[in-house]
Amino acid sequence: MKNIDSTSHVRGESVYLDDVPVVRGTLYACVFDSPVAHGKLKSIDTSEAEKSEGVVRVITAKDLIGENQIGGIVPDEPLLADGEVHFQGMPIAIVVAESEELARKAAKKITVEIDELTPVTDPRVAAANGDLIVPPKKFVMGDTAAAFAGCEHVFEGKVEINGQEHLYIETQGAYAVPTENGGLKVYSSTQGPTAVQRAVCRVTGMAMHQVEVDVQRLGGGFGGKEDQANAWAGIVAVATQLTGRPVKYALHRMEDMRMTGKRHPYSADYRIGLDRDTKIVAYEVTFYQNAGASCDLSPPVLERTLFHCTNSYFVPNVTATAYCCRTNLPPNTAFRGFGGPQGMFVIESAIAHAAEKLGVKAAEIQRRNLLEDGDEFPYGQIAESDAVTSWTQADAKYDLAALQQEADDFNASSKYFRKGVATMPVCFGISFTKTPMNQARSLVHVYTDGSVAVSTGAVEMGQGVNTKMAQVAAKMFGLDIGQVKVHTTNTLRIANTSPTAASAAADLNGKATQIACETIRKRLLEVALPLVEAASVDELSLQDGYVHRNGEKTSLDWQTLVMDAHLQRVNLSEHSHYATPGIGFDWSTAKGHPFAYHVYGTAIVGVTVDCLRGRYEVDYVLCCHDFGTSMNTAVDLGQIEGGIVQGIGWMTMEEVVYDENGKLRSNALSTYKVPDIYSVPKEIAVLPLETTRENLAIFNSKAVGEPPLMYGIGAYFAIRNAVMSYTDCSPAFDLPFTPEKVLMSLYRS
Ligand code: MTE
Ligand code: LUZ
Ligand code: MOS
Repeated sequence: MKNIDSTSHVRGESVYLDDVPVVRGTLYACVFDSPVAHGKLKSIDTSEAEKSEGVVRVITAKDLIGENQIGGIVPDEPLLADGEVHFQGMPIAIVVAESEELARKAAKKITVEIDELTPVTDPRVAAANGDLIVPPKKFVMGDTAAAFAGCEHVFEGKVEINGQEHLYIETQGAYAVPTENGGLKVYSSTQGPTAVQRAVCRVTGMAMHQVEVDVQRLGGGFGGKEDQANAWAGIVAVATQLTGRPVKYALHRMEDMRMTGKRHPYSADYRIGLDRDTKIVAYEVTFYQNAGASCDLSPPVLERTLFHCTNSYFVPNVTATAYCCRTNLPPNTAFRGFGGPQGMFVIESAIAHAAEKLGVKAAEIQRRNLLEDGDEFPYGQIAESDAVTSWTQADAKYDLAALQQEADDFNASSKYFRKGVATMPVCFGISFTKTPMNQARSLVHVYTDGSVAVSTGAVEMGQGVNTKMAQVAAKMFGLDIGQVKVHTTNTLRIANTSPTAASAAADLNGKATQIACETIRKRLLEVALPLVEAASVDELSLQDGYVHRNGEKTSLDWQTLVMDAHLQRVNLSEHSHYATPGIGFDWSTAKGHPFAYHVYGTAIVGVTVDCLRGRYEVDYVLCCHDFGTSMNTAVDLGQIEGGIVQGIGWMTMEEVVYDENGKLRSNALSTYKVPDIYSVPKEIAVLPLETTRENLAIFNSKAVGEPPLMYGIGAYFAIRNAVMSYTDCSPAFDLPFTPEKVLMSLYRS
């Protein structure tokens, strides 16, 4: 079954924020943002901008009617700078004008006086200064101090992990239209309609029932619009409130790159202890998270780093400490994996370090330490592990030893090209780690012509969640997918939504939809009972548009049944709620059962490095992936391919560069290199893990949005192995491993 959006996407007919028809009288906003990363804001001169052609209003912090605050977890993020600026790109003023061009032209005429302060860009420096956004977080299992004392081998080192620009194809934006009696309708490119509604209410002082937020779809979010769509919606809402007219703002690419946060860079220190048989006995790790200038989602991102700091391995003694460090960069935010990938990269580095020193393959150490069923994670959850099965099945299918031999043979006979192979196991927990967020609702209407409308809290952002929602309803009612329409995500139809994030949208909203459909289905079967002369509804089912009795088609079709039910005044609508059962986490002990389940997988990554130029190609990514039972293999394979390429981009080429003044140097696509069709692996093969386990996923079809990104981590280690086969060097664990850095490490000695 293909994605229900595929036709309109290909025809260019899919509607994004910028395609929403604007009403007459619409104004356009543009932000004037801080030219420096840190300083005291002494004065703002907006007089020239106000006189500029087409300008209706210039808004600064003092004009706000509501609170000048959008910080969701910690109230440390003003909508508009007031008194101080904390990062280059921080919004200071909003210009509202008759056209986009006039707004941007006027914004250039604003001047500010700022007493510059020294910016901090390094999280270790921030930590040394005690500038932490929240207190440090810690996971402890066993006793590392005692365990290290008994270890045969102990290795320690440092890791530097880069950020990553989301580069959603559709930039951030929002459009606010005043409605009668002081209400507001906001169109937003957001993963979190309710978060936008809350932020809009906060900065305008309105009540939530006055504000409707509507989302058709996003041209990508990747976490960048989980929290950071709020600011732009807040800006147009404030401008609408102060001008009484509709206001729209869709950011230009360079505005977006400069003003929004990215994946968190991390610095980390590790210490790993192994016994004689290369069993990992102890692991100590300290993470310094570069949170940027305000809290945003940094604490839960940091927590997920801890949750995934041992990846797919069982380590009996773990001490993991994490610092949320405030720096003068744009606030960093959610990005596919949500801190998990950073945690995993560090332990993979530690294992690669140990392997290199011990003269064994990293794959040996990895395999020997994979989680088994019943093993305990450092946070107390007991693993139902498919780490070993995914590894074994990948090995059986792709033959790791043969791939390694092929690379070794090639390297023995090639002067300037080298091949490297690496294995990347992945174990990713599914659920928001903040338990209350694991809830969703769905509204299902069956119309009297038999067609079905579904609204949920899930936001379509290319990941295919709407296709899955339509499949749930179609399957429950025994209909063709064409009889189901999934409508916009709207806070009037579905209230109090969690953002579409944590890969959990299909599970949470799909289960809510399933419950709603089941309720309607039961009512309909009661109506059908006398019509098909059945003894009990247990004999009845809905299939292929007909009522079936004991599996045999009857003459009662769906449309007739629906109309009969309506004439008997039976309710054909349902609004249902789902909350993931059995999960919870207690931060006072840092133990619990936070995840509904884990997604497992193993990828084997092969690369070829050109040792004269430092360039490389990814030859293959061969994985065994735990889909549970995929409800849509086309959509799920798309998620795997996209995730892998995005992960490889993060590992190898995407270099977010801020200079020492906190100015973004990689501020456009000419200076920020992302994967293109030429950097896609020549082969991506996906073997579905064979398992019969039950799980809490919708129709047993496990979450697939984030886990595959981490297969891309294998590309770093494959390149590193290729480099080390060419020359006696030991490349630093310093991301991204750009061609430039590859070349430097090839010729360092
Ligand atoms: N796929 C596309 N095409 N576009 C996106 O923005 N976001 C990813 C992933 N896949 C994204 C995507 C992220 S960060 C998450 S959390 C999940 O989709 C969210 O959707 P799901 O919960 O429906 O998997
Ligand atoms: N967002 C969030 C997430 O708020 N909590 C999470 O646990 C999470 N995990 C992954 C991605 N986004
Ligand atoms: Mo995804 S980082 O949970 O939006």
